[in-house]
Amino acid sequence: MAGPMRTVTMQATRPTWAVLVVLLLATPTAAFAQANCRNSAPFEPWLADFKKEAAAKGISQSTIAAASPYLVLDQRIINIDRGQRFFAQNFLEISDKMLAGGRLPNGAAQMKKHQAIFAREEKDFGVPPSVITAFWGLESDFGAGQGKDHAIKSLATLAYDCRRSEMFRGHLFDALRLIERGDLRADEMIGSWAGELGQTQMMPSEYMAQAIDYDGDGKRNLIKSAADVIGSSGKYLVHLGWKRGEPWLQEVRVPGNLPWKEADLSVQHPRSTWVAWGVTRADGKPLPNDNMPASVVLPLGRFGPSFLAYDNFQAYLKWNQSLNYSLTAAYASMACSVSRAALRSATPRSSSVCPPMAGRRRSCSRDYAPGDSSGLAVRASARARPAEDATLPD
Ligand SMILES: [Ca+2]
Repeated sequence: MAGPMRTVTMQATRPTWAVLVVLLLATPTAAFAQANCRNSAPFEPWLADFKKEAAAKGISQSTIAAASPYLVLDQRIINIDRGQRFFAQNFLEISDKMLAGGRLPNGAAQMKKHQAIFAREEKDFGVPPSVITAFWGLESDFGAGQGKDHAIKSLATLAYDCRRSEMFRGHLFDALRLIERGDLRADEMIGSWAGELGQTQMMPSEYMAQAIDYDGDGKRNLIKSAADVIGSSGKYLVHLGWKRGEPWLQEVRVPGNLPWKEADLSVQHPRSTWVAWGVTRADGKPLPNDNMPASVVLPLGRFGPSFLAYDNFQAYLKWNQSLNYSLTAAYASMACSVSRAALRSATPRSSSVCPPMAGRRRSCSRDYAPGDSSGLAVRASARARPAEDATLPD
């Protein structure tokens, strides 16, 4: 697969994490097999054929003309795409980088600033504000870093390139449809090098299918409109399977004699079974003894942090297939704000600082509150999970 996940300079350079999903889902084996394919035909006839097909699909000549300045080949994009290398990083390394740069306090400020829109979104779609805020912060620092490449150029290049041409051809048609529909102007479609657009870095086909106009101007502008971003994210998460009113992730404490083979994302048990096996909340208090299905996830093995992942956690994994990305996003949305020092410390402390949601519950998480973060202490792991997450330089 090809995930342009960034390495160390993430805070500064903006990771476009969502690219990882798209590329991961695009049959990694096939992608690897195609990695060294050669483009035999020149770009110009390919482009002429593409424009002909776009017209046949009902895209107007004026839209094609508006996109034309950007329908160019950029060898740099191909070089980035083919030059990707992966560096294994564990959950804490990744989450440290992802949550650096003031993303958590900035998230609290965004939730306050857009409180009315979030309230409407939660009523319409049932996705808690903190869940959307975490994605929004991780994907673009709330719009500050949406990428620097023209999406049409990137998509045209990657659609021409033999490696994953069919997938990117589909996204390129949808990028033109976004222009056709009036959502975006061709000249404003600046995004990631892989063609992701907007403050939540959606690929054009997901944008075309899922985005909604939430500020009432008739356009779905995920580049400029915070309201459109919030409403569209809620709708998209419901599309990914989000269930209203249900938890997503909860930090827990597991006993030393847990049946370890059960601790896997692919294994679900009713919460009462985990309770019977001695799993408690991170603060040692009892979990609800009920039928809610959940998996125990140990991203660093049995001596690292422990989580109960609920059905809603699957929506995170659909947003980005990387387990470490998903755990970090889910943890951030659960904790609202957490001292990073607490993640590194074995000393129990109250690290959860929920953003003020005037007139609303002070606790941002209900019975699945994160409690203290002592369970996130880093310790040597006897059962470290192989790091399947990787990062990549911009
Ligand atoms: Ca709008």
